[in-house]
Amino acid sequence: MSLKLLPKEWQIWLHDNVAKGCSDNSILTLMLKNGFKLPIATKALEDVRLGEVVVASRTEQARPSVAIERNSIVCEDGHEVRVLTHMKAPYTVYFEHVLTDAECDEMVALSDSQLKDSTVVDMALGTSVAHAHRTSTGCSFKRAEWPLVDRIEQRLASLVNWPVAQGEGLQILRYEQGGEYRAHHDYFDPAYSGSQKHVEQAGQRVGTVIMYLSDVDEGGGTSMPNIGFEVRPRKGSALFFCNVDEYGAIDPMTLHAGVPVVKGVKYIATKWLREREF
Ligand SMILES: O=C(O)CCC(=O)C(=O)O
Repeated sequence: MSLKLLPKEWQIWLHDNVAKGCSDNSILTLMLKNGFKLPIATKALEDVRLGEVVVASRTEQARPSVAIERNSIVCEDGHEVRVLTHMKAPYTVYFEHVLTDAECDEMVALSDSQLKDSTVVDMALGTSVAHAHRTSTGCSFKRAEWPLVDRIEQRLASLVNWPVAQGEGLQILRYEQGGEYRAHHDYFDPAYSGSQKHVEQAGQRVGTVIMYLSDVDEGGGTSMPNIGFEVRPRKGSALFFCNVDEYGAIDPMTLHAGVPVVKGVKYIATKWLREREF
């Protein structure tokens, strides 16, 4: 089943090259040069040679989406959110007033006593490890752990048209001066063996919503360096992007970073949206 873990372009490329009669050696050499790990590449090639047909052609896949033709969206709970900026690719929307000031303050209060040093996912093992690239403290809430968390999750589900059941629990991060989260992708990269167990569990992380729970005096934006874009944290606003393109392939343009905080304290709540029930 490794073939399904590859971005769609690579699935097509693999099929085409096997059909053309290319040798295993030439196919694997090129895949390794492009960052795929040998076990994943070998298994995917084996899948194709065994006749697993995953892609006959590129077909559009369901992914979270926003009614961006409107300048403001009234969510199912009656809360009105304003659309400030959007981009088609990577599919990105910046919203204002996703949360009220009181909701932001309550989220901060709920998390403050539980914050611990943040970790990242080890690409090879798929486990959580501490890393110098992520200097923040954080905690997570189970889905609907608190009435407020439940309300926010329902609101986000109607805002980005994606079922609550396909969302991970909210993760809260707190960055002090100098705190940052260096450039990374939120999707599980099939090139790394540690991704497989996450993808098997609930599918790809198809979308990300980063909600800003505090204003920050200086720095602390979220940047997308591959497209030269940065949003500044504003209490109650949120940045949403799809980690996959319209065909379901991972989108490297979603590389993003939490820019170092220069002055002030930055709090965010992040919601990751999965392909299947989480
Ligand atoms: O702190 C930020 O602005 C970015 C956070 C982030 O990248 C994440 O939670 O995945």
